[in-house]
Amino acid sequence: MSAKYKIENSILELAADDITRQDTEAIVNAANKALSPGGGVSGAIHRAAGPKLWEECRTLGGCRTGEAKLSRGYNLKAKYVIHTVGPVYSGSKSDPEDLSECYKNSLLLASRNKIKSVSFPSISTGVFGYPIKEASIVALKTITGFLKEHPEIELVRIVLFTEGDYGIYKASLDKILKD
Ligand code: AR6
Repeated sequence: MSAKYKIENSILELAADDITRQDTEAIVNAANKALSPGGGVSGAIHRAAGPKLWEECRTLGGCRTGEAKLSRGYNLKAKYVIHTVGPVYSGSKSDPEDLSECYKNSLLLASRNKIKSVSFPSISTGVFGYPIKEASIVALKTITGFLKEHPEIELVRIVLFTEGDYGIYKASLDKILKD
């Protein structure tokens, strides 16, 4: 299940799939501040990349909420992993600001490293408890806004783990592009 949209000269794609299998140059990890393997999407990425990923992550000095750090992808198809730490949902004004920073700083890091294609998971909507409909609007507004200013990023794919989550992102994107 997937859908493709043109945003200026770039492609924004939604897919119901497993992020560890993506062939984009980079995949984004919804990490913790220590950049340790953890569970959820992060555990899956570390398992698929192999132990060298955690060896490199240990040298990166951790990651603050909203920040992004780059590593190699090791056994993944993707050459790079961009690690970012989403907000733990609290219902405060800083949640959407911090979540937006995750997407923006991940894409800026990609751009600075000449990475042209990036896959994202739905950051913060698992263990960190961010309601997925609200999170999808923040994610999609940030990504579409970024692509309008940054044609050097050719493809962004948002990879949703369930068809239900895919449907929520698709409805949000159709609404954002209509408004
Ligand atoms: N591919 C795509 N999406 C996935 C996959 C996968 N293989 N596995 C899970 N998801 P979460 P967070 C979805 O909890 O909320 C970790 O322990 C999942 O369904 O991975 O940012 C870290 O170490 C959900 O929609 O990330 C941190 O401590 C989304 O990915 C903490 O969890 C994000 O869920 C980060 O929590």
